[in-house]
Amino acid sequence: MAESAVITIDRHIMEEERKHPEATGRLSNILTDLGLAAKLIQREVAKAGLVDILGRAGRENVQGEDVQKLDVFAQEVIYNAMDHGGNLCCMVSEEHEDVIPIPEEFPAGDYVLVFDPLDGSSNIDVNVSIGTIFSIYRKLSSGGRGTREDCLQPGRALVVGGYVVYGSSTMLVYSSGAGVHGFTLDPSIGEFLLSHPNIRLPEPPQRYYSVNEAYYQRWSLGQRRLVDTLKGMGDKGTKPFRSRYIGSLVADFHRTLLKGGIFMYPRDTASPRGKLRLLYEAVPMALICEQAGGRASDGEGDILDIVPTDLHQRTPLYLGSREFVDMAEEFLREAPDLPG
Ligand code: P6P
Repeated sequence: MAESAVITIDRHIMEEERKHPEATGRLSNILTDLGLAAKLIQREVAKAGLVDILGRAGRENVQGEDVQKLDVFAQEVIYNAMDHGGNLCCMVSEEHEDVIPIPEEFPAGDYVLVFDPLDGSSNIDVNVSIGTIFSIYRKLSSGGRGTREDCLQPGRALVVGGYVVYGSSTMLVYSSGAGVHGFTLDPSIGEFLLSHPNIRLPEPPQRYYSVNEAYYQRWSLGQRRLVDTLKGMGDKGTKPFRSRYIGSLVADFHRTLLKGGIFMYPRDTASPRGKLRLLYEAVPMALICEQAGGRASDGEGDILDIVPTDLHQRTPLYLGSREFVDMAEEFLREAPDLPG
């Protein structure tokens, strides 16, 4: 392929699909539709800071339209992009308690979309990168519309995991089990262009750790010893790591994916099951992390092996370079109990 070749996400998906003769093109349609939704969300996120300058009066903007919270806007954009294509049998969103059915007037398809429309939206006002996170599963139940059981599949059954990071540039990163590929949005032509083919966690990894240390007193002894060691304070005399914590999962994970290190959101006395959601935050990131040569754990075992029992269940989360996630599990095994 000519070095100068411009590979759009649509061309990449089509070329990947050609490697699978049994492919129906449905999955490609889903990813293409998600790319459109991401462009629409990016446009709103990019001007979020301008809304007041543009004269938002209370809940209305200059066009007299209701100004929605961006995460509600993102939810509606994704729903409206995905509900009519005939590719999905149902959806699950962080913004909705129950399974979201496909409207009766549209045909149902063979895939399930699970997503967090805009994670970290509390960071918008301070111009910190935020993101959309998504998982795609195959429908298990026969016939009809999707069911709750179609949505409660373990990560090992995942067909596609991906995220969009709305930052200094907007990138869509996804894996369909054949490596991890990153696409950067060129706003001048409205296309996501292949900018990071076959992303792999660097070896050796850069020594970054990413965790909210304000919760130190709420952690297990094992978690405290782990972070003390990463800071060079442990009895093993480890060379200190560098700390980076943005407080936006997509941004913290994207850095970890490109530079290596470990991202942690441990369980603690305030969040004994962890804070982050399994289905639409941990699992898609876990697929990407494993496909890039890393590991994703809940502190005891692989995230992708967990069989969900609830659409919105939480999980502790350790993502990043294999050796660092292994180290975290070792420390946690030695002293797992939360303070009384
Ligand atoms: P804390 C953002 O609110 C979020 O859901 C994730 O994106 C992020 O990783 C986490 O919460 C940050 O939580 O407790 O450190 O503010």
